[in-house]
Amino acid sequence: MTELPRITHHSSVCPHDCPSACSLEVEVIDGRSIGRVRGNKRQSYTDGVICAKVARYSERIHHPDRLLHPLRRTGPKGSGAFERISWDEALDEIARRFLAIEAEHGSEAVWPYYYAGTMGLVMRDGINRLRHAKRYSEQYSTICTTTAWTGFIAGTGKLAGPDPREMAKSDCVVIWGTNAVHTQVNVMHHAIKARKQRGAKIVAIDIYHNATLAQADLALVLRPGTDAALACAVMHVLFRDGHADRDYLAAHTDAPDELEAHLATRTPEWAAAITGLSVAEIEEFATLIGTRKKSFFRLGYGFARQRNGAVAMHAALCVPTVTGAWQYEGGGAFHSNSGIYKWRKSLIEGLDVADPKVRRLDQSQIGRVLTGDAQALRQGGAVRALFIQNTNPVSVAPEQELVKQGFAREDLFTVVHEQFMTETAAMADIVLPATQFMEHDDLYQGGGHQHIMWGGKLVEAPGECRSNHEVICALAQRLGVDHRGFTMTPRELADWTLRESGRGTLDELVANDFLDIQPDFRTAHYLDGFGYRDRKFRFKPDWPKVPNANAGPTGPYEQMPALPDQWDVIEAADDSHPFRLATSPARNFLNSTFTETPSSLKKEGGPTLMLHPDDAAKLDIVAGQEIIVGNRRGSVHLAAALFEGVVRGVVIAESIWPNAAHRHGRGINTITGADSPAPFGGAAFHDNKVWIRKA
Ligand SMILES: Nc1nc2c(c(=O)[nH]1)N[C@H]1C(S)=C(S)[C@@H](COP(=O)(O)OP(=O)(O)OC[C@H]3O[C@@H](n4cnc5c(=O)[nH]c(N)nc54)[C@H](O)[C@@H]3O)O[C@H]1N2
Ligand SMILES: Nc1nc2c(c(=O)[nH]1)N[C@H]1C(S)=C(S)[C@@H](COP(=O)(O)OP(=O)(O)OC[C@H]3O[C@@H](n4cnc5c(=O)[nH]c(N)nc54)[C@H](O)[C@@H]3O)O[C@H]1N2
Ligand code: SF4
Ligand SMILES: [Mo]
Repeated sequence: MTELPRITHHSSVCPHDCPSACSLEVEVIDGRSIGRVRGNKRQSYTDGVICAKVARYSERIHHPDRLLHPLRRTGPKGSGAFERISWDEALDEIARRFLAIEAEHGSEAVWPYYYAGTMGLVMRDGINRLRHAKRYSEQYSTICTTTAWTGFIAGTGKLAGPDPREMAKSDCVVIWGTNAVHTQVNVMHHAIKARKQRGAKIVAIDIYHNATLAQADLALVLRPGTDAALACAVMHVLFRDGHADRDYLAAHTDAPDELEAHLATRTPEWAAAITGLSVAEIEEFATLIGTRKKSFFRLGYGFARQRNGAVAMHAALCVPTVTGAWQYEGGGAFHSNSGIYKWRKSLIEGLDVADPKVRRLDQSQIGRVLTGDAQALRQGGAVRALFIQNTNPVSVAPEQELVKQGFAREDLFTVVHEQFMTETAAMADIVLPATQFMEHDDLYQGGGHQHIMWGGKLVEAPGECRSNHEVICALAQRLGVDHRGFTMTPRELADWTLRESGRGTLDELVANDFLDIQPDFRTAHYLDGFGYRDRKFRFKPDWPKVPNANAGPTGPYEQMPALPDQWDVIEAADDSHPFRLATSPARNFLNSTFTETPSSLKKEGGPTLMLHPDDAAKLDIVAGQEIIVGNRRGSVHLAAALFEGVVRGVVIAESIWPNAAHRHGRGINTITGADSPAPFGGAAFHDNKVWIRKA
């Protein structure tokens, strides 16, 4: 007689790099394996809803290709030839090499490199404790949030906003520059609630007719990099038609009269010529938000991945400020709540031993750094060792030709701690197998909401996988560094961090699974003032001084417009590059994660380039045909996908496929750039001028 499997239910947190940071309910079968994963109904932002790719997580955690043992390279770099070694051999070799490189070239020759493969605070950020304790080169993390956060903070002085659950209480939800259906499904869930329960309108603004626009009442498709023009024209109409809240503006903003005067020439006709929208569309949008005071602007990352992205984000943020929407429940603007947590991270990150004199290398410029670009190296010596956790730069970083050349250097010692043999791990000298989130303990926070959450270990890891924390501590010991954080368990670190940050204890958090830290209404809506000392919203930010953590101003920051305006620093199309390319997110991948799971691969099919049928006809290209898209950085082969939903002159490659999924092993980041957008850097992944031809 066969026994029925014993299924138990446990709570957890999705660790992936996603603003939703969903609270999960996980089935554990016989204490060993993962069954279904569902959204937690008790947590009111997740509200029982998660994306399909994480609902099928058993595919990823029990994947036959997981790394199970430490490996040492035996063939040439990138050949794929590795031998199995023990953990002791691996750790001893890493420590020996790091110490030798440090002795010969100084500690800054070692560069710990990481990102947000897991968003758990202990497992993600612990690498910085080792960095600081050893005075290894710092990382300036620019690949994702820099332009967007800077643009938002430029206006508010703070990275926070109204309770995102208020979307459900709004009369008009504006989803701007985020493909929420793909990237953060909960936004749609709350917006659709507002439509069902109170007849709210949903406006979505993007550069192609994506899955989110398909669900909108008003879908605005504009030319890439022209959002500030739209915002200016909308504000022009709001002032013109008496929808500006002048009392609010006088009390809460810095320069409303200057703004109004400046906008006099920013008419809908002016913006129509820039954005490609019709005057009627711009007027309709402006009237909608002018007459619905409870308008909730959900501002995404995507439209800030342009070289004028910080200016565009700030301009969009100014719109609900002109109507005074911040004053109402269901009104205002939200981008991220990362500013509300105020963690004390000195034990996790070793901030007490950080030396501000150590050089900071730009994460997005890893290709330039590894190929010896003097400016990228901050005029210092070469990077001779990399220690990588939680990221896959040999797929996701811009200027891939340089990235690949750098990783191929025989004099570079590369260690990659990973769950799978990613394209980055394949270039390593030593590969270490990593746990997945249900195999270790960690503390999480929501970016798109306001919960602190606990995700405890639910099952044993396969093979010899070790967590990031275990690996960092084991290395610290061999490298002879001393810091209290290396002697603590993840639970102890979480407990200390919670207590010191005034968020109770770990036991309390574990008992409740999550803690809702939503600030009170007046604070969240900035009714007692914005984050600047004079409490005023900035229509005229002092860009180089915007209070976002930064490495000093960069890019053409002196030329930034003083007031919201269209700023022409994007890679505009020209005669030899007639198209503008954006690398928008694929629904079934998360950056390069899930490019290993069978169901995601099946649903995505293969790398394609969406282009308008008329553009295709002009180039004599038919659907499915292999085409080449390129610019001065290189070229990429993809299959043509004809789609009426892109405007002429714009092409979209939903990403990020591995380089190896493309002919010649050159993926989409071959043609994206790593130059620094103003004012504090970033990565303009959706801002590329390209040519297209038949293969
Ligand atoms: N399925 C899936 N989910 C993800 C990810 C993924 O890759 N796939 N990535 C995760 C990560 S790391 C992040 S940071 C978030 C990001 O999530 P989002 O905030 O959604 O940002 P992006 O994914 O960069 O792009 C969103 C949209 O911006 C559009 N866009 C590009 N340029 C412009 C422009 O000039 N103007 C306007 N209005 N729109 C523009 C793109 O076409 C795209 O539809 O999503 C996370 N979630
Ligand atoms: N063309 C183009 N490129 C882009 C973007 C784009 O829109 N277009 N988006 C950019 C953005 S917004 C971002 S954030 C970056 C993200 O790029 P990455 O940070 O590289 O994100 P992922 O591709 O998801 O890779 C994360 C890796 O971490 C590993 N990992 C997960 N958990 C753990 C763990 O606990 N321990 C260890 N050791 N490893 C773990 C996963 O297996 C995975 O390989 O990509 C950027 N690149
Ligand atoms: S929506 Fe984002 S946070 Fe939620 S389960 Fe999917 S990837 Fe994870
Ligand atoms: Mo990101």
